[in-house]
Amino acid sequence: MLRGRDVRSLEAMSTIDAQADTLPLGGPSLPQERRLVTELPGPRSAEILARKAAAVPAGVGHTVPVAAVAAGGGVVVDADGNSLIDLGSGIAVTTVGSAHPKVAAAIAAQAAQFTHTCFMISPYESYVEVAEALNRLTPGDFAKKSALFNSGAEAVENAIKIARKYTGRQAVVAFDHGYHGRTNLTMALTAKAMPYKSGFGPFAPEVYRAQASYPFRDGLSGAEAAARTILQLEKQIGADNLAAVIIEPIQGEGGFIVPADGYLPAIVDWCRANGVVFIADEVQTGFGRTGAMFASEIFGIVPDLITTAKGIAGGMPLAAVTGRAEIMDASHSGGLGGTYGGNPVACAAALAAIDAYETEGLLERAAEIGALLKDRLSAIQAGDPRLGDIRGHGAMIAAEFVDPATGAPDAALTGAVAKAAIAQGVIVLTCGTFGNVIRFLPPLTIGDDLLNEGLDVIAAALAAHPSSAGA
Ligand code: PLZ
Repeated sequence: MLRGRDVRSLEAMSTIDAQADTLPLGGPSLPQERRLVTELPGPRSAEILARKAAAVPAGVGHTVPVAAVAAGGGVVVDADGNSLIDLGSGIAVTTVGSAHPKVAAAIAAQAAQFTHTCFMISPYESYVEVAEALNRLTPGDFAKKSALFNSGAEAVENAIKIARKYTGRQAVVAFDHGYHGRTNLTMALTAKAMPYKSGFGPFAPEVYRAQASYPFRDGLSGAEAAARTILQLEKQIGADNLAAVIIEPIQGEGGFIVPADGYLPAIVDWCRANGVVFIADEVQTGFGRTGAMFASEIFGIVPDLITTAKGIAGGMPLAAVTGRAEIMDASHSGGLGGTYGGNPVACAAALAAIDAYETEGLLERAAEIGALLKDRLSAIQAGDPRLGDIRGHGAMIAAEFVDPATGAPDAALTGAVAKAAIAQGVIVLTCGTFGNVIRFLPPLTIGDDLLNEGLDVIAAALAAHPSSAGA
């Protein structure tokens, strides 16, 4: 006999089934168009967002006021049937596109076989295959090993654990404008207080901050910026105390900051000469995002350890630490792991996504997207000096907005343009220590038409917005 609770859950299931019949399927077959049938949010999204406000804490914010029901190619479709141009990929995650057919099929097949055994209890082949793929694809012509985790922050935490164990040292250096996550150690590594750290301390000890390279703002060459960093490392921490230096090859949340030429190689050389583990946090830059498989390749560096997540598994939660076998093997048996790390469904998704990166011309597509974005933004900049800097690689491009008279960051303008674009059905994200950067992170499956239309909307929003300088 069914109890009340079971009856309710059956009813809930049939509602889901009924809804599933009417909801669009995601993936590349979704109509690739911007289509607004309501103001945003429409009534159905508004209802879901009201329930969100009641059921989910305010600390968990959202940027786009819609409830998503499908996504693919270059669009996100909401519960009211609005179709939005996706220039964010859920923060650089759906790089192969949302609901990529190979990824969706691999997930379904694996889910029907087994969903979990715990790799630390009964290992399985797909985890090993993902590790082999990472060892093969990451820069460095030496023996490598990989361990899998659930999130970028967890990968970063583990990279630090491994570096400390290997070196027997404790200090870790992260950088101004750096972002590494929201767990306790990664909050300590992250530079920006609001919204990531404020009120959430105390933070993990033995984390130090140095200045990196931000050519648009510091005007230093790579060699000059590296000399400044190295002086800080030697004088404020001391190489003998330093286990690891962790840096994003292109700083993501901090403003898509591309370091000056020669900066990263000089830091890697110094680390190598001083027995310090150099960790490249490629959580945001990895997996084709920049037009290279890993951004480290663009700068000609070979990190000791690389952290990855986001684009690795087509939207499934998976992360990794990959690096020199002798460093990765420093931990005692049982020292690394976690219940879900390298979950088989996530691994199946990763293998499908990696296949897509390698066989579907996506890296080349990232480079084309970058060229298109830079061309269009340069044309806008020619007529509007508030667009102070355009930078980035591949499908990771930034537009930094300033007061043209002083170069001061213009966060108000940036926020207003992003908000106006979103209201018109273009998902754009901002970033930057000063909140004055619009970042472009489209899925690599987006077409030129949608990219151009998205930029038209942003250009119009910018033109319509009076200068906030001096306001
Ligand atoms: N390292 C370089 O970019 C995540 C943060 C979104 P998780 N960036 C998006 C937000 O506001 O929470 C990120 C990153 C770099 C680490 C992380 C952390 O990855 O998967 O969010 O834990």
